Amino acid sequence: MGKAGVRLLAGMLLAWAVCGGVWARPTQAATAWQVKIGGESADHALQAQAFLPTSITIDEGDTINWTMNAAFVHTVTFLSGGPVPPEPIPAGEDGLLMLNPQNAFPVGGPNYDGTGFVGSGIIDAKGKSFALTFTKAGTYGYVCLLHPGMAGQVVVQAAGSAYPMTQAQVDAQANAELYAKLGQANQQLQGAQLKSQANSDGTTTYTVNNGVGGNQSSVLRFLPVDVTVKAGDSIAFPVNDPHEIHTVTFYDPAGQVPPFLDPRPQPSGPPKLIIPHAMPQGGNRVEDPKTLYNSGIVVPGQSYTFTFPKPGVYTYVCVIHAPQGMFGKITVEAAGTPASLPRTGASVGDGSPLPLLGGALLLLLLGALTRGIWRRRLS
Ligand SMILES: [Cu+2]
Repeated sequence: MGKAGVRLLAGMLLAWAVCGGVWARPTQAATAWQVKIGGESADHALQAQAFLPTSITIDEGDTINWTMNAAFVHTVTFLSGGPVPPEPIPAGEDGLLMLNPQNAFPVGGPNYDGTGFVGSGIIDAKGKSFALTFTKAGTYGYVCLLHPGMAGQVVVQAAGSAYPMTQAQVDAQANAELYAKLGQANQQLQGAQLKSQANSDGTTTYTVNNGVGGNQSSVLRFLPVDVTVKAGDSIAFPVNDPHEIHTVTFYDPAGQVPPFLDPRPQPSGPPKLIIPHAMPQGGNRVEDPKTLYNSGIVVPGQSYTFTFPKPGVYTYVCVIHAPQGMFGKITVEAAGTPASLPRTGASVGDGSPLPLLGGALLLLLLGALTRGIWRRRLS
């Protein structure tokens, strides 16, 4: 190669370097971020109704993976300023209601530019996830369509901007928010009391909490879970939680728990997710432990009252939250028998340590007694 050739090659290399420097500006690889959807106590009673962390800052071109952190149901839905779709909606058969398919099934994605309705549909198992890639800088709010008040935010910076947090810092913040919300749910659980009011006819109307919650936490339990009343008494079941709907559904415990959803396949498209127990059934007088009496869906701030004319043991469930263990029991004693103290919320939940504690105390007591007897015999 002559001198001219060397100069030409050097020039080409220089041009390559310069152009490369301009065109292939130093991009950082797109980052995939992790955000948790909700979180819960081991017995599923306490739920964080939140995206964790609530707000995250990323860059254009980055992706967020939302992963379910509870054995529960949520959606990740960007409304882009549009209205919240109605829920539930008429099914068009037999006057039944069904879940709105726009909410229940995925719409749009996998990219989001700040416009349109983009939703995960219902994410219904722990560990399941949903991902979106953000293609335009801006600040975007999103919601869970099943839990009013459950909302999050994504701040998308221009590509190449420095991140305010690492994923490890994002995780730490998510955990701090989760523990705060579950701690708050535990306080809501402890504070939920049975109330009673004497009626002029000698009967009593009790109030059992049909779930409690607020400020992005929920307790999916009847509180108290186990109540004893007299024949003729009534119980009101108000939903004291802005994030949840519940039912009070008495059923034969020897049979199946009444289902929340009855999916009906269609000639095309997704099945209709019929809600067979959305409306009241069986009336307000609970008198046969083998018959269905159902409040239908009770919404936040509303209440449903049952009267118990006959002695017996009546088992009931919230059909929506049976998978999370939302069951209750009413024992009705004959009128005129001596009053039993209604049990309080202390025995709530599958994982209550109280029976275990009681058993341990009994063993200790028995041990002490037997030791005393043997000591006396030996002396
Ligand atoms: Cu419920």
